[in-house]
Amino acid sequence: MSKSLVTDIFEGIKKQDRTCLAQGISLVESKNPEHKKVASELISLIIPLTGKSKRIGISGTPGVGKSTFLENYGMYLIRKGHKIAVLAIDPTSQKTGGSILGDKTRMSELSASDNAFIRPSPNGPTLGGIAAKTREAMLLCEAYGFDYVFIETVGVGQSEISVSHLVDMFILLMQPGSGDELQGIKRGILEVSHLVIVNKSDGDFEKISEMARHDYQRSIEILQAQSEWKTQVLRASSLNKTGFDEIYKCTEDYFLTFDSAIRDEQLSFWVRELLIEKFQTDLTSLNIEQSLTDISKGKINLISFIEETYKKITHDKN
Ligand SMILES: Nc1nc2c(ncn2[C@@H]2O[C@H](COP(=O)(O)OP(=O)(O)OP(=O)(O)O)[C@@H](O)[C@H]2O)c(=O)[nH]1
Ligand SMILES: [Mg+2]
Repeated sequence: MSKSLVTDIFEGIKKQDRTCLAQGISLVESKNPEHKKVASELISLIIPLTGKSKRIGISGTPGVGKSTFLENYGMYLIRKGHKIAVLAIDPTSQKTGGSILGDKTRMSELSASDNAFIRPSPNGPTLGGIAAKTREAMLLCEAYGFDYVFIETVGVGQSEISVSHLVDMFILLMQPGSGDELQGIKRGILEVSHLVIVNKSDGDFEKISEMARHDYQRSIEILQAQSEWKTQVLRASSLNKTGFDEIYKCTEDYFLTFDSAIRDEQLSFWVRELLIEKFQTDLTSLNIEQSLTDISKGKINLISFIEETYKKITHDKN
């Protein structure tokens, strides 16, 4: 049964059937062992169809305007003939519970478009887990044919760093006069950013946003002095729909000089994560309890026990 399910979803994704894409992502996100098996088969099938989209991370503190920006910039890209997918990671939504509904309403025009797909991600037990599942969801979107995949993540520090292993380009949204000044933002995030956008550059914020843009630009130049890509700081407003042409040009320029070694690193990171996951599953099912007394009494040497158990796990698989 699972064989035909995999084939059906795979064929459906190739034919751009959105229900199949959503079903595929649900399988990838599922914690059910049977679903996990089907999901791995599906991922193996779709890998040859992936690699053609621009993978972009969007981050910034809560309320900086990420979803609203994606709604407006997303529609701008669609008008240029692109197809875009948005995957939203929210490690905090388990507590608040409201963000999924919020994202759907904040991206109402995009949600209704045939050329867009929006998917809030589930909350895994760890950020690492979220990153692995998001990567697989991203690959499914690529196989479907979206040429831009955006990953929206709330600015809590650790999530950006794990998302930066998934994407080609990392965009940071900042808001002047809101505590987003440099000392408030972790340096690590600025260091991995390829484009910084001073957002909500409208109304009362307009004047200070140009000053902020200038300050951020200077700081970035110091922080990223060694980097080959010159990160720009641009201004944008979703309210006035301004700044999008410059952002589009910057993105195009970035991908012209894009170093494909980044994709190799991402693949390596992912394969390692899958290996760790596999080892962890094997470890959980391993019975070591009966040896514990002997270990504590010194009858079994700890190092030898670890070595032998490791060999047993790895050899059992061959
Ligand atoms: N003036 C102005 N307000 C904006 C702009 N973009 C977003 N907002 C407002 O800022 C608030 C937060 O916007 P969101 O798009 O939900 O922000 P977010 O970063 O996605 O928030 P989280 O997902 O909760 O982290 C909303 O009330 C928006 O209407 C903008 O360009 N200008
Ligand atoms: Mg949001």
